[in-house]
Amino acid sequence: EEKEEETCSFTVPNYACQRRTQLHHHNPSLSDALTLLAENAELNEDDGRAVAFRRAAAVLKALPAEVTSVSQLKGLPCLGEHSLRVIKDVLKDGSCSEVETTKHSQRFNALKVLTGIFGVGVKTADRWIRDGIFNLQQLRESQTTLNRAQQAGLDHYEDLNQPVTRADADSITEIVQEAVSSLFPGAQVTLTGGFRRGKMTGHDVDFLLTHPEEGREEGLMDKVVSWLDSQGLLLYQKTSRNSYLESRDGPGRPSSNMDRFERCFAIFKLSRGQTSPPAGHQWRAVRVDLVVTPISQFAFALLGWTGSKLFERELRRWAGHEKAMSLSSHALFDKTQKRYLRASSEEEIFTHLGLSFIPPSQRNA
Ligand code: DCP
Ligand code: MG
Repeated sequence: EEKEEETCSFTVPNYACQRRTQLHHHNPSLSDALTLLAENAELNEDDGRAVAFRRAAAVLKALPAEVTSVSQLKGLPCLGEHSLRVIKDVLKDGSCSEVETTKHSQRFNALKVLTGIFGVGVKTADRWIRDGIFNLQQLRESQTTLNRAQQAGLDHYEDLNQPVTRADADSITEIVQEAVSSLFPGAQVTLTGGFRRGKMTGHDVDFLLTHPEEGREEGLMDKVVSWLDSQGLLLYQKTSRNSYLESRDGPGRPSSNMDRFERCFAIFKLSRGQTSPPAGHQWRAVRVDLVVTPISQFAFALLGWTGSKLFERELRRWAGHEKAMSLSSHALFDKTQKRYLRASSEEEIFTHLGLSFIPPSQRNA
């Protein structure tokens, strides 16, 4: 048997934070198949399986060329039996039956539609499905009680499930910049999330707000949100205050991945002229997240909010398993030295962690 072309194999470091992952890569059909199974596992609250598929997809995104045979994958990390089976099927037939069956299953589609409503998580969606609600029409007709977020989510469902464009993100950046600099001279606005990684579309627009003088960021969120509201720019907003210092687990040791910054989940009303709404519409709704951080935590917040979600997860796993450190969006704690390590840039945090710096555009794991 000819084995010649199979001798070319790849090597990839174990953790996604040790490697560069560009937005565009050589194996989209393989990573898409694995990502769909990861999504399905998330929708069914099987986190272990979801992370396994996400890691496998991320390894394929990092390869320097297209995979043509599974033998090229020998020795690569994070590729379990299940993922390899999926890859084998896609390489052989162009698709995988498990992926196709999932993609067309009633439960998967219902979970996707229902969790696609802003304010609806997997637990709520699952409960509705058990009550026989599989789509928006059935939800509207069911007289189910919705909270304020879910009602806004349902009202603006179509807009919020339309990708936010780079142009939309730029318009919103301008608005937030204007609000912040007129209300709080010196305060800074930074675009984070997928757009900072160079994505051309996103599901929302994420911002970090800070002030170069520690403490001067206090009161910023309330003022900015009131101003935006007074301008008629907000269709919905919910602000939660900073709960970092008072938290049970204390600074730098959050028990969950959820950070404790002062944060505003908003739905912006973006007018024509500011963006390009669908034909015949004067405006479109866009999800925006605003987060305020003191300057002393800014580098950690920036690293934590730039993503991707898997990249973040891998950074924390690296810190914990390889360095006996605990990383959050607030701080880095060295468990051996029993002290916090300061940083005023992302580069310094990578150095503390013993990692080569990976720029935002290469964090698309
Ligand atoms: N994040 C976090 N803690 C949270 C919420 C988010 O650390 N409580 C991080 C992980 C994400 C980043 O912030 O990488 C932005 O969150 P998004 O869900 O907006 O993710 P993206 O911006 O990467 O994706 P999209 O383009 O879909 O908005
Ligand atoms: Mg985002």
